[in-house]
Amino acid sequence: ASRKFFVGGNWKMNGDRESIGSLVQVLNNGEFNPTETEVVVAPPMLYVGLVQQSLRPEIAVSVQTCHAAAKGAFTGEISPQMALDVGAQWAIIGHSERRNVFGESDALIAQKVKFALESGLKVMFCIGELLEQREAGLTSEVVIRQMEEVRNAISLAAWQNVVVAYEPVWAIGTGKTATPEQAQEVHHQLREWMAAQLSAELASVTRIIYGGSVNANNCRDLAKQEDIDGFLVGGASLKPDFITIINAQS
Ligand code: G2H
Repeated sequence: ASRKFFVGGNWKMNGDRESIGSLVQVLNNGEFNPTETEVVVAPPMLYVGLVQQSLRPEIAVSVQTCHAAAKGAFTGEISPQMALDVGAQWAIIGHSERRNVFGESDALIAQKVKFALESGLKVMFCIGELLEQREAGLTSEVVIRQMEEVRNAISLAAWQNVVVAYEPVWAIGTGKTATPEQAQEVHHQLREWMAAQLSAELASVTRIIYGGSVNANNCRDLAKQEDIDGFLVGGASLKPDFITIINAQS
């Protein structure tokens, strides 16, 4: 496929100035080909500006969430405008921890995706089913419903700034990865949905990345799948293993 491989590192709520400084060193010294792979890291909010200033320019910086308004009385939140102001180019929106720990609904997430895109951020939009939904055979229904909310909220043109991250919730931080075949099946269904509901062009160019316990050992087999265009990496993005994952396709 002609889609550029994409690897995101989601640091979640981890690190301090010292460990983040070391991690930036690892990233700055790591070998990869930026023309083949797009790399983005999402530090905890308080460190976004610091990381952006010390990180090599071939790696972009992301926030882990942002609110659907530019400013105002939203205690604890940050806006896409603030993210852009400190040098972030991306936002992760709809991560399962935002959905399931912080109670963000499909509708709120769609509003956040819309506002972030309109503000000029690019978006890693996360979707995925819970274990009981997979066991009940509802995986496609769940991920398609999550996609539909965003389709209804944003313009077709805006999709060019979206990367879709499929993260089965049962595989997140659990050490249980989806098998390459399980992930490929869902990625393929998502691409077919895009072809039918967006356009053939968007279906062929939009990156669909996989997340959920991706590590240096399982990344190569996953990367071989036709419809897996990269990864969103949590735990392993805090370690030198992240460099191996960035190079999973080469
Ligand atoms: C899924 C992933 C990154 P981990 O949440 O978004 O985390 O790789 O630790 O499962």
